[in-house]
Amino acid sequence: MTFLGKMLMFSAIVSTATSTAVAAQDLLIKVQGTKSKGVMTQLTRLAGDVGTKVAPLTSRLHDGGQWISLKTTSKSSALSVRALQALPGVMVVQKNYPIRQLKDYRLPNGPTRDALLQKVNAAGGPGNIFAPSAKVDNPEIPKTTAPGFGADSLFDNQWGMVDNNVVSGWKGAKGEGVVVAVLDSGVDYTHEDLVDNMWRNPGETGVDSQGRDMATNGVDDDENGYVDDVVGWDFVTDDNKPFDLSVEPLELLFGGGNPGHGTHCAGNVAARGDNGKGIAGVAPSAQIMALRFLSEKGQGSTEGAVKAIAYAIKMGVKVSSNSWGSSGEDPADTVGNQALRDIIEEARLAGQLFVAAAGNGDAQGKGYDNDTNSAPAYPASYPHENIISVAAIDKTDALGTFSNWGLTSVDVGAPGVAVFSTTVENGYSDKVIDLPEFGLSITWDGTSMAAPHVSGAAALYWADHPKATMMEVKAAIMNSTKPIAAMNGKSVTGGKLSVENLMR
Ligand SMILES: [Ca+2]
Ligand SMILES: [Ca+2]
Ligand SMILES: [Ca+2]
Repeated sequence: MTFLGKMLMFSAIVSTATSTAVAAQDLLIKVQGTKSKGVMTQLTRLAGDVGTKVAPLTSRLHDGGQWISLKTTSKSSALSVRALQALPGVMVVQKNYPIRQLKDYRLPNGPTRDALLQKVNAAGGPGNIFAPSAKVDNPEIPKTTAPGFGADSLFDNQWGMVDNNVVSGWKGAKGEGVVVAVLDSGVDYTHEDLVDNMWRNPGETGVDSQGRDMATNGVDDDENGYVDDVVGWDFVTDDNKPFDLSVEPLELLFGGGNPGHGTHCAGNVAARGDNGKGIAGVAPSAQIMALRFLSEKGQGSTEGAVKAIAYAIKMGVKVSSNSWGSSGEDPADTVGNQALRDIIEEARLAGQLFVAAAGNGDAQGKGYDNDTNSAPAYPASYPHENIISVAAIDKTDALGTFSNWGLTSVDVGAPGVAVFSTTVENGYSDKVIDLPEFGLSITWDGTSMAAPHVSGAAALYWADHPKATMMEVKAAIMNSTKPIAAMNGKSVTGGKLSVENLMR
């Protein structure tokens, strides 16, 4: 198809989609220069619905960047991409493609599921079985306390830690001073085993000139564009509380998503070690920055992902942990998701290691056991050299039945089946859904669970080798894997993460 043909197809998609959900129709536009106001004014004028305008129609995704978002209005949705592209100063026009959480559990099929649904429906639906959720969203951010000391009594449940002999890697630094951004559904920053390892923005800590607590004074003290961003930011609801709102298991079954996902991921990166509580992450003294850009239903957008990655870059983060899947690279998608590719390139230039789950199935999340060399799954399959793509293996060194693989597109395997970690509200579990009364027990299985092990390993190594470059850290992880048959011919290294070898 000619380029013009592709463009026409794209404009047809945009102009006929006026009656569906709003967010996915918003456009992302790359403009020349990082300060030019002219083109934004022009776009606003073209897109403006006079009288209904409540929020800015255009906004820059991040300071110093060239991407802006154009909100959908009845006027702008009638604009063709070609017309927008023809505007002076406009370089690229693309859709604000959806981002989704990876689905890291499998519901039973056939009789079990039917019987469950019957039982639930007979009782009048999930609402009659569980009391309405009393969970509190966005609790206040607790101050750091002096962490206690003592064994992490649930550590032996973390088979991946035992398998990696992570304890042997804790002779020197344990991740001190290294910040890992967890880009996900948020993190329960009140969790007893995470609270003391949450990143604390030094620019929003202490007291201001008027003696007020900078964490809560309503002032953007470090002038990074975010007010009171103490532990990270919530790019879904645009506030300083990136809390991982959980829901009841049955709501999960009927409503989709996997809430608690970010908290589960964070625990294996850096749950506090030797504090007399719970578990320990691979880097038990590293810091977790919570960047929430996926809702409790597991949905997000490219705009949110770009903002979250840009935030991590701005704040100097060395490692980001990315257990999510993006869209926008189908052949019909013309320019593709260039906004996402651009920001991952920015991360590379900034020396940020971008650890990515290889994915459970293809780019659309359909099917398991996918060769991502022929059917790429993004962002893991992007060619940027700062990406480490992680497949999931189980206790027996077999590849997870769901896990993507790829001789050149997947780098390493890591523990990702029946993974034990922190869960929302001071919990610890290897189960997403645990309903013994329905005979239903579903474990956390996913490349989402595998990636945080590698993120933690990177933090552990980096703390011990503070002068190492991003590429040196990546090479150290890649060159220290343990060969296993399941990854042979299915990954670049042919092996699984070995923290023991890495830290030897
Ligand atoms: Ca700030
Ligand atoms: Ca403040
Ligand atoms: Ca602990």
